[in-house]
Amino acid sequence: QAISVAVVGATGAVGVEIRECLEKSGLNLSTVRLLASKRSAGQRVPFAGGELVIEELTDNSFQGIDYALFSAGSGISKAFGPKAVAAGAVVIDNSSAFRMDEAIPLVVPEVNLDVIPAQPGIIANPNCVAIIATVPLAPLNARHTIRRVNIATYQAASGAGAAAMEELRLSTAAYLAGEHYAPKVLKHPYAFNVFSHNADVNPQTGYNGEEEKVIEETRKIMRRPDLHISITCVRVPVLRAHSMAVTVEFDEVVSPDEVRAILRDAPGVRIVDDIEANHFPMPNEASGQGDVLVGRIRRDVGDPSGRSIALFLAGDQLLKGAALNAVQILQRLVG
Ligand code: A2P
Ligand code: 11C
Repeated sequence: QAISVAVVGATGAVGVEIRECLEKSGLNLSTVRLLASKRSAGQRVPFAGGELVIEELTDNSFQGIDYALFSAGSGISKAFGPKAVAAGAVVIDNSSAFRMDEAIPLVVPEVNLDVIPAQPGIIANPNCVAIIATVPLAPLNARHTIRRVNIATYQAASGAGAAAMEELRLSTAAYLAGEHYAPKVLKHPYAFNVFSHNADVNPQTGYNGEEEKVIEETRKIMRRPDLHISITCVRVPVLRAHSMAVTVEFDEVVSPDEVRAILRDAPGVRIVDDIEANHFPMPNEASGQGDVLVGRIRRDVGDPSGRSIALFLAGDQLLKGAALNAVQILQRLVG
């Protein structure tokens, strides 16, 4: 059936990808309403062979809309998400505003589609690291209970928005030209540098906001409130795909071959694990495609019990980590 869709934050890094995912989705779209701030209103953008005009987001933006995909930050989601629902739309929200609300489903379609109720209101799209990690972790946990996960991330500029991607380009060009570049979006020099994720650190725990989100959301998505997770989130000078080193401790001894076999059949996973060619997941190969790349599958020799496996992952933060996951939820809702 034909559906009407609104995209809130349609000019942002994720919003642009949502537009493209909608074009490629095969969904029958009667209306696509592209919403952003007043600054962008009137801009014309190509869509499905034609052109659409960006509109300013207002209280009346959701009249006649069946599904509203939000990606304009938590403040906008909190202010306008409930209004969209009141106007009759189902909201798929890419912000962190509602994710940990018990009444709100937090969905990775390959993992927990069944948590969406028959008459959904707001559905939350998880944090990009949580999505990319749970696509391979959930099928492993379904076969052998995971006791503990340790993650170190290598997060791209895209996670901090279009302005951070531009800052990476500009500061790299300035660095190569021998010019000074004063950081404007992120706190630290970005070109040829690596720094702890920009979210504030909780002085009580020593973990930053990004790390806390990944821990809580991974537990919720996997329905494992007891799962032990440790994580260090780091920003690297990559434009758009997140990578991560993951160590998984199971309840029992599991071989790397079995892990490889489980992941070979897992939806949304592509194994990239060519030892001879030294070819493993890389953000440039993850960029622009929907699967999570998984490789470096090996026994963690740091755990003499044999219960731990080490992996390296890369996934497109803007696609599976955000826009594509949201559009996949929409496709499943429409059936
Ligand atoms: P705009 O481009 O008009 O500022 P990113 O995550 O890449 O920084 O993008 C943020 C998205 O959220 C953009 O589409 C931006 O629109 C949108 N946005 C920011 N503030 C508002 C607002 N007050 N009302 C509607 N959209 C907003
Ligand atoms: C980053 N993952 O790379 C973050 C951005 O929870 O939606 C997205 C934050 C979120 O900085």
